[in-house]
Amino acid sequence: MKRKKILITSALPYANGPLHFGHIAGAYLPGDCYARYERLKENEVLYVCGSDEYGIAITLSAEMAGRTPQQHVDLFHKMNKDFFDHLNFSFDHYSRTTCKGHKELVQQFFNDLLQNGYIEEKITDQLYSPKDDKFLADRYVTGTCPQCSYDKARGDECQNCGASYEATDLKNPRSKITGAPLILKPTKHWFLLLEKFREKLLEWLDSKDWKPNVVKFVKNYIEELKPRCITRDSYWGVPLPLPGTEGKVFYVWFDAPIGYLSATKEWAEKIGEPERWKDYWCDPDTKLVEFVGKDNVPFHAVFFPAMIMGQKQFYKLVDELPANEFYNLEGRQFSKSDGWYIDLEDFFKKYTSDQIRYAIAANAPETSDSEFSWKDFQNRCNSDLLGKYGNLVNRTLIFAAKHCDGKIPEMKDLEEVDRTFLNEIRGLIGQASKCYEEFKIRRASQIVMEIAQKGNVYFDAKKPWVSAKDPSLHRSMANTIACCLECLKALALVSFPIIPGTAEKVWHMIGQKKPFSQNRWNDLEEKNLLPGTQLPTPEVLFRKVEDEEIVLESQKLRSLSQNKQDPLATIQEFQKLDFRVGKVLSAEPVPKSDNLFKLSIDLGSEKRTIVSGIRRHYSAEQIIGKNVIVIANLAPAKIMGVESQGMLLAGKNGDTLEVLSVDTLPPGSKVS
Ligand code: B3M
Ligand code: ZN
Repeated sequence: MKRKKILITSALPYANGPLHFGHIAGAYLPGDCYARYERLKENEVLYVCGSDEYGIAITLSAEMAGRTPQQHVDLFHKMNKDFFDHLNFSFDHYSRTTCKGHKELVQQFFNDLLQNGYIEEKITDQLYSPKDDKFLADRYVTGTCPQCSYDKARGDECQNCGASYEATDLKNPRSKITGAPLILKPTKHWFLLLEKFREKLLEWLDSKDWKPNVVKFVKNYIEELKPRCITRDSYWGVPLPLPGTEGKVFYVWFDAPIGYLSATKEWAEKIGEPERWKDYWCDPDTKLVEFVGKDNVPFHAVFFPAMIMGQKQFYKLVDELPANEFYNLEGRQFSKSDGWYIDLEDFFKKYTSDQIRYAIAANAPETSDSEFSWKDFQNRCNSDLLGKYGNLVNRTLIFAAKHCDGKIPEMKDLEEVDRTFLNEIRGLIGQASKCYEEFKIRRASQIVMEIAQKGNVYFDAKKPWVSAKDPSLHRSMANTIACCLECLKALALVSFPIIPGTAEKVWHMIGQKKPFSQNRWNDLEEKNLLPGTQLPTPEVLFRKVEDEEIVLESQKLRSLSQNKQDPLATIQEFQKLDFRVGKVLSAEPVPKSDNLFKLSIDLGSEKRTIVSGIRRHYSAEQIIGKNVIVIANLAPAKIMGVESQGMLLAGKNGDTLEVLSVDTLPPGSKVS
C-alpha cells in the first residue's frame, strides 16, 4: 500500500501558565497516540507543536508577575516543553511563535491577503488611557456593565449578568492595571473580510466527514461571518509590514495558526533540509490532521482556512479536525486560580506517565465532556493496568521462566482452543487499528484491556500449571505459553500508542532486542515470535494505588481549593469543629486495604466508627486503649465501603506518623 504523508499538529498551548491534564486530554494525548500509530503503519509522519507566545493575555500576566513578556514566555515555554517530555510526547519538533522566521511568514500571509483584497483598513474609536499614553485591549479594561450597571465588569463580558459587548460599550471605563480613566479615541485597525470566503468555506466544508457536532457548529459560525479585526494596539506581537504602524501588532489568533508552518520550517532547518517543509504544507497529497480542543474549532475550521484560501500560493487546508470536548477535574474545570488543579510536580513523584496517559485515554472526552477523578484513576491503575494487563504479563513470563526453560516455546499441533484464541487476538488488533485511524483512543484503550482479559481467561482455561505436572500434557502447556506470549506481543502493539513506556518494556520482556518504535504494525500482526528466543527476567510493570493515597489526594485537592479561596480560617470557622477525646475500643483491618483500620471509638456519650489510615504505623494492640483526639462533627464519609463518622488527629513528618492522644482526660472531653 502507498506510504501516506501525514502532517499532524496539536494546538499551540499559550506560554502563559502551567499545563494540566485538561489540556492533555483535549489536543495532545490524542495527537500523540495517532502519530505513534501512523509511524507503526510505516507512514511518513511529521508531528509538530510549539508554544503560542504572543497576545494581550500574556502581556497582562507578565506585567502582573513583574516580568517582561519575553521572560514570561521563556519560563512557560520551558515548562510546557518539560511537561510534554515528561508525558513522553513524540513531537518531531516543538517550536515557539517567537522563533526566527515566524514574523516573516505572518507578514507574508498578511501581504497576500491585502493584495488579494481581503483586508480592510478602518478607523474606529477605541479605549485610550491618556495617563498611560496607550490604547487598551478589552482584557486590560474594566468598567460599568451597560446591561446591569455592575461596576467591575470585564472588557468583553459581564461576570455579573453574562452580557457580552464591545469594551467601548462600558460606562466609565478604566484601566484594569492602573485604574486610570479611559476615553474613546480614533485609531486605525485592519480587518479580515471573512464574509468573502463564505461560499468557498461552505463548499470545502461539505467535503468533510467530520464529527456531526463539529460540522453543525462550524456551519452556524460561517452563516454569521463578519469582518474580523486582526490587529491590536500593543507592543508584544508580530508587527505589521506597513509604514506608520508602530504600536500595532497582529491579533494573536492571526499569527498563532501560522505557527504550525513556522514550526515545520524550523524543523526542516533543524534537519538540514530547509526546503523540506514544503513537502508537507505545499503538497496536496499531504494528509493534514489538526488536534484541538472544542473551543479552538472556529479558528481551525474557518479563520485559518480562510487565511490560507486568501494566499497567492497553495497551502494545505486541514483534512481532519478531531476536536475533543472538555476534560474536567472531579466535576469542575481545572483552575489554577481557584486552586482546583493537580500539582504536577507532586503527581509525578508518585505516579508514572503511563498511568496518567492510560487513565486519560480510557476516559477521553471524544464525544462529551468527561473528567479526571482520583477514584477513577485508582480504578484504572489497579483493576486495568495492574489487574488485567500486568497480571497477564507477569503470570505468563514467570511460568515460562519456570517451566519452559525461560524461552519462547515452539507452537505445534495446536488445539482448537488455541487457534480460536489466536484468531480472536488478531481480530482485536484489527479493531484497534481502525480505532486509531478514527481517533478513538478511548475505544482503543478498551481493546487493550479486552486483549489482556482474553489472555487471562485463556490462561485460566488451559491450566498450564496442571499440564506442567503431566509429561504427556507438556505439548499443550508449551502451546499455551507460546499463545500467551503472542498475546503479550499483541498487547505491546495495541497499547504502544497510549502507554509507550510500558509497551516497550513488554516488548523487551518477550525477548525482543530492537526498539519497539522500529517495528511495523503489519509485521507484528502477521508474524509469530521466534521459538527458542531467550526471555529475560520479568520486571513488575505497575504498582497498586492505595486507598488512603486517594483519600489524601482528594482531601488535598479540596484543601488546596479551600485555601485558594480563603487562605485564612476565621476563629468562627475553627470553633465550628468539635474536637473530642475518644477511647479506642477496637481496631479491625479494613478488607482489601493494607493501611486502613476500622476503629470503634468511645466518645463518652456514644460510640463511633472511624476509618483511619494508620495501620502502617500502629498495630491494633498499640492503638487500642489510647485516648485519641477526634473531630466529632465531620460529615460521615464512605471509605472502602465503611462509613467513617469522624477523623483522628495525627501528626506526620516524612514517613513518621504519630496519633495525637491524652493521658488523663476521659472520653467525650471537649478539646479546643
Ligand atoms: N493557544 C489556544 C489555547 O491554548 C491557542 C491555540 C493556538 S493553536 C494555533 O487554547
Ligand atoms: Zn452585567
